[in-house]
Amino acid sequence: MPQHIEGNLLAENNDRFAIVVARFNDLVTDRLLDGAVDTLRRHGVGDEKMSIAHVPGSFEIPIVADRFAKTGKYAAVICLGAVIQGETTHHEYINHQVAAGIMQISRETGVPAIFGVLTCQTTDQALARAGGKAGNKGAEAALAAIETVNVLRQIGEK
Ligand code: DLZ
Repeated sequence: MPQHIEGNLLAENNDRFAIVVARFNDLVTDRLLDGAVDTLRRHGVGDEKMSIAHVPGSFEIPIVADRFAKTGKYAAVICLGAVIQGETTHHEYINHQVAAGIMQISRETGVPAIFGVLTCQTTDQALARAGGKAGNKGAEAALAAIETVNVLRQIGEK
């Protein structure tokens, strides 16, 4: 029988979680943050186990998330932002750099850095994904963080 490793969605007592949230498009990102914090609480993470850093825009997320990861104090870092397409191609540069930067943190530190950054064409699309009819990306990112931490823990215990 193959061995399946699956992470449950309950945070362990000592797991601390860092959140980095962009202020740009805060109508959206405030809701992502609410979704993430609420989900962490519901899955066993006390407020004293959460650290939240606010950054100007999504472009600044990776540098701060990297700093959190390198402290060695956090089980995972949850990155939240909303990049909304404007009249220029600015968003493309931000999207690619932020996604690559967040992935690089996981690879370099071994601490999961979770991509909770919305990349939408309109504010309405983003709001739909920030607690509207298409769910809440912040809440999804929090669940992904807990599950990934638990998968990694299980692999470490084998
Ligand atoms: C400048 C900018 C623009 C045009 N659009 C967004 C966006 O849709 N979402 C976002 O999170 N940030 C945006 N920013 C700000 C950049 O992320 C960054 O904060 C600035 O370019 C300063 O480095």
